[in-house]
Amino acid sequence: MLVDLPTFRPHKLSVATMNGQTLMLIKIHCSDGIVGIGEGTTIGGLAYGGESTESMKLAIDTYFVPAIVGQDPTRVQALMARIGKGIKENRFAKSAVETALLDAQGKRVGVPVSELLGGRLRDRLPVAWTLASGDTAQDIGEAEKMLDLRRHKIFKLKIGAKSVATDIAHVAQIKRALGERGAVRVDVNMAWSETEAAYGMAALADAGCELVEQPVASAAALARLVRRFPVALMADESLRGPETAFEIAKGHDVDVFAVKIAQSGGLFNAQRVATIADAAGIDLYGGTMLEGVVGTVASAQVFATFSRLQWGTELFGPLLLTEEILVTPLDYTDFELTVPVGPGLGIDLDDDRVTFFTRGAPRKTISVAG
Ligand code: MUC
Ligand code: MG
Repeated sequence: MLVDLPTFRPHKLSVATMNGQTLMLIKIHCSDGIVGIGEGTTIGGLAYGGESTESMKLAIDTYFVPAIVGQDPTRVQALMARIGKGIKENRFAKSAVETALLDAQGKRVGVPVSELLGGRLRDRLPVAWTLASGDTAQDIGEAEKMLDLRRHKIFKLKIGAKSVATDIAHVAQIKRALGERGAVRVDVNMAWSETEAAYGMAALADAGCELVEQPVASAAALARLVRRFPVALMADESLRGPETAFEIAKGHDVDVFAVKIAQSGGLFNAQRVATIADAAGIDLYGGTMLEGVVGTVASAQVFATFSRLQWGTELFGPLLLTEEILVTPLDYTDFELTVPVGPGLGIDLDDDRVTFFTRGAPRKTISVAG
């Protein structure tokens, strides 16, 4: 299903402006009656990477389904290996399918997905909020509201669409307004040249920014920038699974990895990326592709198993959407998200609401948040 949901305000990144989010949701129906759910989501159609929600659906309908039908769903790793043999790349679609298989298996054996992945070390995860309205005063107001609600005290600012000088002034103004009450980080989404990044990182450090995410596109340029400035450097787009993680970790080319289940190609691979980081002494951060509830909880189940999670997570995707599609909403309180404890992902979709927002599905009346 392609499920189109509105966002409560436009979300502006250097690569795209999002006025809504499309979730590619899947259900795997097993012959023992168990149904597993999974999600693949991305940002700005094809603006972020090589897979769109539409291409994920096409790949799943055309290639994944024949590889899955008739196979044993209780052997999740074996089934994913079979899929991997016949289907190259398509990391986001693989993550969605693996999520659904693990949800089904967790429901089958009565444990949360985190326990299928070796066992959780924590039940609550710190959650950052992204300020990306495109307007400094509006961003400050939004941050103040999040602090008042005790929902977020770590703020990631999306920059890179404007000039470096304008962006630095924007970051400095927000950090000045928040002071010690809020941590400020930035995500440039690869928009800077290496020269801009060298100037920008020095200025961001002066402004009180604590972390710079993927300022440049190339991993080689990240390696030349790391530890030259008193601000941590994080890889995001450069991480595309365990192999790229290993290449970056070999030279300790960044300080932090933003681990994402979709970018990694699934939940098991996200754990492998984290293990590589750990072994190299690289810090960990739980990233998001701005997934809705299903992908967010799948990510949370994985991040709960990481031995270290020094920079917390940014699992705020569902909070950007105006519509609830769960029977019981997720618990975001005291700056953290509670990792569900029920079997599988531990969540129940409100199927009527999902159908209402599904592209091309006949609509019947439901109550929509106003
Ligand atoms: C990214 O590039 O990290 C995460 C938060 C957000 O606003 O966008 C994403 C993707
Ligand atoms: Mg990023």
